[in-house]
Amino acid sequence: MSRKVIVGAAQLGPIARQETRRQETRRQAVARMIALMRQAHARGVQLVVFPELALTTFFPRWYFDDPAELDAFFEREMPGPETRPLFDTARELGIGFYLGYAELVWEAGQARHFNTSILVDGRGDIVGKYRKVHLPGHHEHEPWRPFQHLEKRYFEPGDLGFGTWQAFGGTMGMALCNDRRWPETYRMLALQGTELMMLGYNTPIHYPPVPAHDHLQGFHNHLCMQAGAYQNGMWVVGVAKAGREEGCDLLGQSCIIAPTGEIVAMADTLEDELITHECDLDRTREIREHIFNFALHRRPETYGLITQPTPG
Ligand code: CDV
Repeated sequence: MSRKVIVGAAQLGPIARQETRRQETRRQAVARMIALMRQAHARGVQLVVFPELALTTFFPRWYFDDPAELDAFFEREMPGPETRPLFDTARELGIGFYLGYAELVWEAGQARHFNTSILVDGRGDIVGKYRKVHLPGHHEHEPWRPFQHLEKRYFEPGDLGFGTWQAFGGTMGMALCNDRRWPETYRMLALQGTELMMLGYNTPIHYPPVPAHDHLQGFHNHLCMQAGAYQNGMWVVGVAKAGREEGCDLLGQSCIIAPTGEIVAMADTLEDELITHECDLDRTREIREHIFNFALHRRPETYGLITQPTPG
């Protein structure tokens, strides 16, 4: 049986904030994503990967002291009225998707907020959910910054761990943005057999704490994903929200990376753009049965510190 899956990385250009017309913003974002799904279907794609927080502008760049204003960026149900067309289109076209969004759930009378992604199959059913583990940025309003990065304030760390799902003929894994910089993310997924990892991101080019690294954003983006793919023998699909969004430049460079670490497709714009590749899931074996054969070569008895709390 063929273990080839045609994957589309569906980069999005900027999404405006449009404070007074938020429903409209979501509808526009969904319409853009559906256009990319139709384009993907015409190219034979079976699985489309969208960015992190794909339904709205990247709102952690602002400080909100009004909880209602903040919560307006979150989804209380999935699908909800504005997102249902994505699921209907998946069913109509028979193609699946990965979607990043801000999730608000009520548990025991408490509102909980997560930076979440879901995997939806070609029947339009949610088959997997992931909540971002590595939240970057800061907790408090820091007016010295040209823009905020308040993920630590607005989201709880993901409580679902790194899961895998049997879908699209293989073992699928999910992660979100900053997770890609951490080798533990890939290894946790690879140890569970992930063959293809999907990851959406929003990465400002300007990094206020260390602006001397701004020119390295593109390098670091590919460096960590290519290393993660190779050292774990898995396909990695990294998808940006790109371009100048509300005055903030976001990195593009969405790409599909083979288990050898090679970039096999890459976006060349900062706009809505679809790139595709036929990913042969059996190519994971070239790495996992040889240079990174975990059963033969790992030495977990020497890795204990990795799971200890970080020394002060
Ligand atoms: N959305 C993100 O997680 N962004 C971070 C930035 C802030 C460094 C990233 O790792 O790309």
